[in-house]
Amino acid sequence: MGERTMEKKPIVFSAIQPSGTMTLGNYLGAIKNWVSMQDEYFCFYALADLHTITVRQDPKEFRKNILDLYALLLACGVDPEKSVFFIQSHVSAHSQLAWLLNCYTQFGELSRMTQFKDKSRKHADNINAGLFTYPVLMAADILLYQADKVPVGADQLQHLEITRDIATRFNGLYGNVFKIPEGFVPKNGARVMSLQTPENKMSKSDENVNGCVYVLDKPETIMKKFKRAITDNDAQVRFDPENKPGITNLMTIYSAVTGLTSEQIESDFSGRGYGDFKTAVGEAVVENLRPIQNEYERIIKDRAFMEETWTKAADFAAKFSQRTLDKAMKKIGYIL
Ligand code: ATP
Ligand code: LTN
Repeated sequence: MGERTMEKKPIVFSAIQPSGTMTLGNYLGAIKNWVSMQDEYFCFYALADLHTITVRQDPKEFRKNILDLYALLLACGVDPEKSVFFIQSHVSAHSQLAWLLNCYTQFGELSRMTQFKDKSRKHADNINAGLFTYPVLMAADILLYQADKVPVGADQLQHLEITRDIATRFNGLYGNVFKIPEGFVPKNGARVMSLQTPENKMSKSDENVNGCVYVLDKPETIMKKFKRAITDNDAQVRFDPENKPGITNLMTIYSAVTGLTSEQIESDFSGRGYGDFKTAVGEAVVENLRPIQNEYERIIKDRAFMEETWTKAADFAAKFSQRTLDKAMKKIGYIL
């Protein structure tokens, strides 16, 4: 982070959970876009490590996931000279505002969240209160920074809606405390599906590792996963999400890493088998990820640099967010 002048750029907030190893879906769907927004916007990017414990984590693995993801995002091009790239748990205002906002959020509206329903089904043995109030913590993240825009995947739009509802309700009671943020799904953000079950999105926490390409996978592993990707019997490389979800997904990935359109891909591979196409997709992904993997290897060994970077970012984020927290507390009636 250099000398920070706010320059009146619109503010962006986004976050990603260290809930596993970063996937190609996270990279193509979200992180590439984070990187490209850094000049036009004043960006706050966080590792949402408080959100992550809504699902039980092994402490050692959790710690490693946090460190790896921090290094990997830097390697992807999240630039601490341009953006405030911090770790959520380092800034206590997130937990504090989340508590306050819990009291301005209705049980009924949280019950409607589809992610809560999905995750309760998936983790039926641990439907904890944090899983239920997860969107409130997310609202706190966003509202603390008076964010104008929040880039998210389509799966998070419902959480953005509830954030806006909570903020509007709070402002209605106390006046203008929070900026009402706009969520948006980046147009160029590819939605990447599992290579094994292309009806489901590729997800870090998926147990089927063959369905999921990790950004740090070795080239041989990446090639193997693409060669095993589920397709269909029709032997035509054609974009058709409904009838050909597997091939369509591979086309989406190929298009995201090469910049080719679906039409160009269809014509380049017309009359050629799926084998050729899968190899081409795998190779393009390997080449795309190679510089990121090299950069990651360098950064993860430089713990001093990582610590200095996240400390500076947390200091800035803490100062910035405190203003919003203080304002909200005063309005409620707390004595500061
Ligand atoms: P989890 O499995 O823990 O839910 P996840 O892999 O789904 O994790 P998140 O941490 O929830 O990922 O999401 C980080 C960002 O990546 C979000 O903006 C999300 O919308 C985006 N994202 C996640 N998976 C994909 C995907 N398959 N395609 C495109 N974008 C994705
Ligand atoms: N819930 C999000 C991660 C997240 C987030 C946020 C995204 C936590 N806080 C604030 C945008 C803004 C997810 O799982 N993708």
